[in-house]
Amino acid sequence: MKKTISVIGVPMDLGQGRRGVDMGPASIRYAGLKERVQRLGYTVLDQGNVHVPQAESHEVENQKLKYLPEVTRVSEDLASKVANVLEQDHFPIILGGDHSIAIGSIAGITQKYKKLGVIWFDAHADFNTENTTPSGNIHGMPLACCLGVGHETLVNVAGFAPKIQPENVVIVGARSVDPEERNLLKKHGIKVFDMHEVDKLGIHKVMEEAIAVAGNGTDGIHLSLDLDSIDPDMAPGVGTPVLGGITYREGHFAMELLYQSGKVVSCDVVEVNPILDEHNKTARTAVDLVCSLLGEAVM
Ligand code: NNH
Ligand code: MN
Ligand code: MN
Ligand code: MN
Repeated sequence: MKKTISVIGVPMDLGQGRRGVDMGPASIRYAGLKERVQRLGYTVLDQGNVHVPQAESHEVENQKLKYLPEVTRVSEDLASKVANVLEQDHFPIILGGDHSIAIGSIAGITQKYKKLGVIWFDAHADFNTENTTPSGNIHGMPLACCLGVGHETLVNVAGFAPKIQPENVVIVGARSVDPEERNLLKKHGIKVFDMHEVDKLGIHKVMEEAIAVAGNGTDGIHLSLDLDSIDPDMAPGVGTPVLGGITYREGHFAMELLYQSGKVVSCDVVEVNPILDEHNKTARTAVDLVCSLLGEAVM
C-alpha cells in the first residue's frame, strides 16, 4: 500500500517583501498537484490552508524581523497540523508561501521523526539571523532557526529546540549567500553543495553525498524545495530569481534519486509566486518535481 499524502497549504507572504507568493498554494493546486499524484497510485487528502493574516492589516514592528509575531503564530499552527497528519502516518506536502513556513513544517515533522535529516534545495542558504540579515525578511532565516540559531521565539516554535543537527543538514543549489551568512554556515559546519560543486561533481554525486549526510543515523529525510533553486528559465515565478541554477533534468534526476533512497518522509514546496510567473510555469515545474520525488519517472 502506498502512503497517503496530505497536502497542507500555507499562503504565507509575510516572510519576504514581494506580493503574490501567498497565491503559491492556489497556483500549485491549479497546476494539477492532486490529480497528478493520484495518478501515481497514492491517496491524496487536501487538508486546506493554514490561516495567514493579511499583510495590510498588520504593522512591521521590528525591521530586522519583519512580521515576527504573525510568522510565529502561523508557524505554531502549521507545526500542529503537520504533527497531526504524521500521527496518521501520512506523507505531508506543505505548499508555500515563502520559505519561512519551513520553521513550522520542520517543527511539526520533528515531533514524529526525532532525528530528521534535511536537504535544503535553494539558491540561497536561509541561514541569516536578525544580526546578519540584509533584508529583515524571515524567509532568509528558517534553516538557521531549525538548528536553534536565531530569535528565540522562532527557534522555540512548538516548544523545543533545536529541531535538527548540523551534521544531518545539507544545502543544494546555493549561488547567492550573504557574507555574514557564509560565516555562520562555516561556524556551524553546514555542508553546502553550491552550484560550483554541482558543476564540478555532477548532480548524481552531489545527491549521493547529500542523501548520505541527511540519511546518516536519521529516521527520515525532509526535502525543503525552494523553487528558486531551479534555473529561472523553468522557474521564473519566484521573488528572488538567480541565474545559473539547477536545470530541469538535474532537478528531476535529483528527485528520482531521493525517491529511490526510500528515505524521504515529507517535503515543502515554496516561493512559487504566480504574479511574477509566466502562465503558471513555475507551479507546473513544482508539480513535475513532486511527481518525480514520488516515483513517477522510475521504472
Ligand atoms: N539572503 C537574503 C535574505 O536573507 C535573500 C533570501 N531569499 C530567499 N531565500 N529567497 O531562499 O534576505
Ligand atoms: Mn497576503
Ligand atoms: Mn529559501
Ligand atoms: Mn531561495
